[in-house]
Amino acid sequence: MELGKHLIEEHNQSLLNTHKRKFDFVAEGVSDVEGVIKKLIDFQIAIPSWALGTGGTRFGRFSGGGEPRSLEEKIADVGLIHALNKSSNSISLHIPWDIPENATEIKAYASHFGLHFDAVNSNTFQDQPSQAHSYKYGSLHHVDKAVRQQAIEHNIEVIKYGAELDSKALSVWLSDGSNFPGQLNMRGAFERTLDSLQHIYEALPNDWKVWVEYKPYEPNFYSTTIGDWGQSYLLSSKLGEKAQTLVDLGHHLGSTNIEQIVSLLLMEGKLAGFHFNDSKYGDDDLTVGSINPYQLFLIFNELVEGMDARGMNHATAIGWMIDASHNVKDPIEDLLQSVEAIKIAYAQALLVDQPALVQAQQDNDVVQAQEILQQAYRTDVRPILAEARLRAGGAIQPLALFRGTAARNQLIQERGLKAVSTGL
Ligand code: LRH
Ligand code: MN
Ligand code: MN
Repeated sequence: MELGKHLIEEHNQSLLNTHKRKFDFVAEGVSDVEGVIKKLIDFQIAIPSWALGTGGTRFGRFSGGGEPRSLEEKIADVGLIHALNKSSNSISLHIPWDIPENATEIKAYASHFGLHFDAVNSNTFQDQPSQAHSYKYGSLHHVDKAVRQQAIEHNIEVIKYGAELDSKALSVWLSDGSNFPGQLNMRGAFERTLDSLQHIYEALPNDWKVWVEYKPYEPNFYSTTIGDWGQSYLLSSKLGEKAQTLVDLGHHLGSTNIEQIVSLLLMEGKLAGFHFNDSKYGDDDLTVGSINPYQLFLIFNELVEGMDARGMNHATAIGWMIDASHNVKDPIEDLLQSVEAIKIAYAQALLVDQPALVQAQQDNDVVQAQEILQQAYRTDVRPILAEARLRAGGAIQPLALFRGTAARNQLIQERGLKAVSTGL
């Protein structure tokens, strides 16, 4: 379904006076509000094709109704999100969950919604019916060369699909690891992984990157071959300039200082970008900002400071993507909440008085340093986000408009109550 422009205009008209009052109030306290608005308009977050359907757990899956049944319907859902928030102008495909059979047609269909294609993701963590060898004991790290070769070829095929879609990055996440001590020679597994990645690296077009994702556990529960940022960094350093480390926020053990990791990867030019989500215990799929929004702000504070120090364009220098899927929420509503949370954290980081913070650090004035950060964090920047959306042609309140138009009911009518999306 598509959202008529007039619906957005009517919605904005009805909220305009209240919005202006709130915006003027917060804008008064911000030194360069126009600069912040411009950066917010430019800042886009990619939506993963696997987030549009209800995920589930290994214990069960409860379909939400009206889920997209094809890649085209997933693109239409991202188009709807983008029409509402003007902040999600790209989609990231997981192959073979979503295969773009006819790239020219798919690209044209996506561009009708103002969308393009972000990183393509390979999948060697599941067996496909057509494949000769099983990934039960791993893929790129496998002890059997034939299995490694099959996984290498799959990644090269994914690059080809991506090239046809004008993607510029391959995201590699491996579930390779071991479940029990003694199962694996860890050094051997790492060396084989590096060797396999080198073959994939050789197949990368010149203007492409390969993003190496890490995760401490799950599905393996003793060791994961690319288990943390050190192991990913080691691989991406050995591979070369086109390889970088991808940070999925949910892929850290509890209370890890992610902002410090991000700061150092950025310093080394090795930060590929993000898979945004949130996590309370071991989950890596919760709505961004739903558990620890302060941590998200601190990450953005490092990013803004670090990118400005290196003259990087916030919007384009690294990859910004959500990686989540949900059991109980409407996926479109959840994605609207996630994008909003990311942009809130970004806007708050833009408000940090950096020169004053540098001075406080220089003076070892710890109290003042905390005051400066929390002054920004405690600012309600939502009216600034709404103003940016308004200027970009989106809705002042995307979630309220999505609900107000009963869009999900329309999707259920079009696609059925029991439509089941491909993917996780
Ligand atoms: C693994 C992961 C990785 C996969 C996605 C589906 O947990 O974060 O990025 O590709 O989930
Ligand atoms: Mn991820
Ligand atoms: Mn994950």
